[in-house]
Amino acid sequence: MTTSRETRDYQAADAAHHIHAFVDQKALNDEGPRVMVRGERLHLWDNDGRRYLDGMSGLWCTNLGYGRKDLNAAASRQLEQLPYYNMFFHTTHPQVIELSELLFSLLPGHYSHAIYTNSGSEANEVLIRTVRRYWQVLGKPEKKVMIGRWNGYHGSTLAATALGGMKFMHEMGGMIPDIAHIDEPYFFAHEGNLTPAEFGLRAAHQLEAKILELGADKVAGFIAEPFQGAGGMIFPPESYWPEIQRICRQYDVLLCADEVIGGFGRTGEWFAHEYFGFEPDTLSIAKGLTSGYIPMGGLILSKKMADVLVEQGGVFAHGLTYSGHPVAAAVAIANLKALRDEGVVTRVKDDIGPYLQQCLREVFGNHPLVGDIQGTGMVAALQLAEDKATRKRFANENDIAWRCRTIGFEEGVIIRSTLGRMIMAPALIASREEIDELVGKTLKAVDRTAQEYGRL
Ligand code: PXG
Repeated sequence: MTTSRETRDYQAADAAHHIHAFVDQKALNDEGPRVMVRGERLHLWDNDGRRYLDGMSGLWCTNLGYGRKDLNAAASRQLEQLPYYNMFFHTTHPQVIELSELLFSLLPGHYSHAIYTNSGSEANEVLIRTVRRYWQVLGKPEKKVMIGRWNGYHGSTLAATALGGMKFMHEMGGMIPDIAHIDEPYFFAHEGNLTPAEFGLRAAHQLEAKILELGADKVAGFIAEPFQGAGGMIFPPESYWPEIQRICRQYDVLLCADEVIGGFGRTGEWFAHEYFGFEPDTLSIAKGLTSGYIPMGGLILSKKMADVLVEQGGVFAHGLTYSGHPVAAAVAIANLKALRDEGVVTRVKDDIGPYLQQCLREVFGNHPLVGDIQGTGMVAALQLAEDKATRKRFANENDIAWRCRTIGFEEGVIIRSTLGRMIMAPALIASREEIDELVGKTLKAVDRTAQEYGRL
């Protein structure tokens, strides 16, 4: 399908009026963005009829793929019946109630309450206020510092940017007081001789050192993605999360997992913290909650926290016009039911996830451009490297990976690059044929890149 308008016409109008995300707008205006017009399962079509295999689930969110009629029907029905009402004025509606019932039936039993938002960034904004409010109610208002990680990503609004560890974002007006950072557990970048287990412990111990430096009586919570997404799809060593959890418990610091990317089946578990085996106090969610069909996010609270806030907290002066929006909630319900009832998450764990991981290891295990392969379920990264044995990264890894990504588009596959890592996170419903296409086209892109840079 193409539209009746020429792509250049769209591009000119877009350039005239629209500031895009994370891009040099002037350069993009010169180049002209791709105009996507249709999606079906894992495939996208642009306005010129070119077809792409989407290896990124949009932005890590279309867990059920494109073109789901049940999600469409859920939204249409709700738009007819009650397109909007709010959570203020002492009211509620069946969709948000039923969404909560369903959500908490899928979550481990120690979580009990949600605060709904429209996005992941908002979930993390709400997190900061909720965590600080929790300590206030417990009579410890001075516990308000949040510790995040360098190169972590928690969103693009002001406080979410500050929680994240992207220095270039901080430099563009993106910092607030009472936020601190520790290093990320990125083993491939470790230049010393530690084993992964030793490195994981050392990275975790930075949290303890930071808590002691700031004073445990000042630290409200530690936030991290179970595996880093936007920062490069980086898995921590196995020793990391148990030690982080021990430290948080010891110093009475809330452990806050950002599940915006890891949630809703990506790893083969419903939530990524379950895969890594730790128990956070809060979960930030978005993206896969609705498979990206409509904006919705939320903050999940442990029963322990919710009891304090609900039983002792009185009024929490917080609320969004669109919290628990009925159309978003209806889509989320349809999405969660499909993920559950069609066995999508189970299949990621037992079948299609292992298939993707096995294909990547077979195809790229000895590739001259690839130094490491990480991932589980339906998320993976290829670490480009000059020398695998010594973990030597290319000095210009950013350029090489960006080039690989651009070639990927030419080959008809969408993968993402961060630093020297090629990332993929395809829809969870992928068939083996679709995985073969993803891996095959990615191999073409990586081979062509290797040739251009004299490695093949
Ligand atoms: N937390 C995490 C872990 C995220 O990945 C957010 C919060 C913010 O969510 P919203 O809905 O406000 O965007 C995200 C978003 C990328 C990329 O290129 C990743 C995200 C967003 C845009 C691009 O990897 N993650």
